[in-house]
Amino acid sequence: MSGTIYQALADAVIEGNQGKAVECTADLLKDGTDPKMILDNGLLKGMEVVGIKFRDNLIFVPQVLISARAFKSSLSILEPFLSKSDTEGMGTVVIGTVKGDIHDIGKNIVAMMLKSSGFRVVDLGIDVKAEKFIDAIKNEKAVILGMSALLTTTMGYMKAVIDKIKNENLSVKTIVGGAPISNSFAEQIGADGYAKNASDAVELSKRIIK
Ligand code: B1M
Repeated sequence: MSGTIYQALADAVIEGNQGKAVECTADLLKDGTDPKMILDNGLLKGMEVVGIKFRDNLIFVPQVLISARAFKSSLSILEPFLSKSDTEGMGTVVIGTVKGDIHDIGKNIVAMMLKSSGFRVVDLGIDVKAEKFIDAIKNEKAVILGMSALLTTTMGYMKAVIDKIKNENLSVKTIVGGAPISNSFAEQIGADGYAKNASDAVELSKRIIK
């Protein structure tokens, strides 16, 4: 039964049907479905198809935005269930999408998962310049800086931020992620780690602060 609703939720994201996406998410939650399963089997499955259609020029920016809106509305219903930890005892993570880049769906999921794992998260949003990252690391006494980039044209900016952190001798650990990022890229720019997805980001964060 939930398999059919997962598909309906994925379809709602693909079609950009915000009302339907919210309704399916609420129904699944009411049935006691694990919110992580709703995210993985419904919302992310739908967004994966949107990505493929966008890549293949079958849909364009306006349709992707409508899908993103449906995705985000559902995610906001899931958020209280995904981020139910209030311990915040793991330290502070400053996170943001780098300068020139406005993609934030993946970054928001990573932020949410980190919160649910006991980190305090300061989310600087999108299009974040190096100076803003540096100020937040200092002011919030961050133990980890997380940077997200979805464009091949913006991923290079991560190095500029890491170089600045090193120049200022800040002791924060840096983790990077996003569709075009890889382990070797992370090594190349001097990041402390790369995470493929939100669960990996949590594992990595726990590991590097030990
Ligand atoms: Co954009 N876009 N987009 N887009 N968009 C991509 C990234 C693209 C691959 C699509 C394509 O052509 N196939 C392509 C980039 C190509 C490239 O660089 N080589 C692209 C392009 C070209 C563009 C524009 C330039 C299009 C244009 O205007 N002509 C433009 C750029 C705007 C800008 O940023 N300056 C643009 C705009 C947009 C929208 C605004 C329409 C919308 C964004 C809405 C929003 O985010 N609020 C959008 C979307 C939605 C996408 C796709 C379709 C989906 C991205 C997404 O949300 N995925 C994307 C195609 C794709 O990625 N397949 C695409 C779902 C999300 C859960 O996954 O973000 O990968 P993801 O996050 C994952 C992991 O990567 C990881 O964990 C997350 C959860 O599992 N992760 C981290 C992410 N950040 C992490 C940080 C970490 C650790 C892990 O540590 C800190």
